[in-house]
Amino acid sequence: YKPVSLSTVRRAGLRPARRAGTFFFPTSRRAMAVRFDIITIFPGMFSSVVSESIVGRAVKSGLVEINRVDLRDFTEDKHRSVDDRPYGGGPGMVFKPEPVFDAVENVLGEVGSSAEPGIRKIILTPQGRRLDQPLMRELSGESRIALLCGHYEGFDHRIVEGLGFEEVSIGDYVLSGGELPAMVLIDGIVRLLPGALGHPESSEQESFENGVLDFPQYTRPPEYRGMKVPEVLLSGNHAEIEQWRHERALERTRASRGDLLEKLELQETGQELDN
Ligand code: 9D3
Repeated sequence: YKPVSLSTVRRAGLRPARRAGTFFFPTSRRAMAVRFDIITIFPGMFSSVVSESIVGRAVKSGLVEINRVDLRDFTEDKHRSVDDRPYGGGPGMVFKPEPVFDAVENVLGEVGSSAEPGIRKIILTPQGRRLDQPLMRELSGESRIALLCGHYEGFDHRIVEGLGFEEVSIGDYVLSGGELPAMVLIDGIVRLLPGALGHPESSEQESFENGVLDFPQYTRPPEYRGMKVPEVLLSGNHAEIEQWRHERALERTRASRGDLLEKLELQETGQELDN
C-alpha cells in the first residue's frame, strides 16, 4: 500500500484495509469510507434511508457512498422486462439472467475475473444466511459492498451461481422483495462505522453484542403520571446501578429471549455453537 491522502481515499470511494496499518491520515479521526452499490428495480425505495438519520448524515459527510442502479436500465426490449415465467410452471415470476449480469458487469466490472476483488457481493434472498450482529460487524469492515435486490418469486439460479454472490436473509418471514432487507443491512453496517455515531463506544456496549437485551432506561422527570423512576437510578451509587441494570437485563432476556441466554451459557462452558 502507498500512503495516500484522506481526500483521495474519499474521492475514490475507497477505504484502506483495517489490518494493514500502512495508511496514515492527516487527522486522528479515522474516516473509513464505504461504498454501497445497490442493484434494484425500485431505486426510489432507498431515498429515505439515504437522506435521513445516521445513514443520511454519513452520506452527507462523505463517510458512506450509496450508488443506486436501476436494473431496468439494463434491459433491451421495449417493455424493459426484468422477469419471466418459471420453467416447469408455478406461480409468480423469476428474474431473468441477462439484465442482472449486464448490470453487475457494468457496475462492478467483468464478472468472474479478478476485476472485483475486495467487493463483497450480497444477494438478498429468503434462502440466505440469516443476518445477525456478528455478520453486521464483519460487513462493517468491508470497503465496498454490492447489494442485489430481488422482487417477485426469485432469481434464475444462474444469477446466484454465476455471479458469485452470497445469499443473505434478514429473518423467517416473507417480504415482497430484497429492498427493505438491503436497507436493514445498510443501516446496521453504517452505524458501526467509526465516525457515524456520536459516541464511539455506544455501538459496542449494547444488546446482541454482549448476548443480552438492553436494561430499561429512564430520563426526567423522576415521576410521570404516577410512574416513578426506580430509586436506585437516582441514588448516584454506581456499583448498585450497574448491579441493578445487569439484573434487569437478564430478567428481560429470560422473559422474552431465552434462546439468547442459552447461547451465552454454551459459550461460557466452551461448547460449540452451530449458528
Ligand atoms: C419464501 C417465499 N417464496 C416461496 C414461494 C417466495 C418468495 C416470496 C417473496 C420469494 C421471495 C420473496 C421476496 N423476499 C425477498 O426477496 C427477501 C427476503 C424475505 O422475504 N424475508 C427475509 N429476508 C429476505 S431477503 C430477500
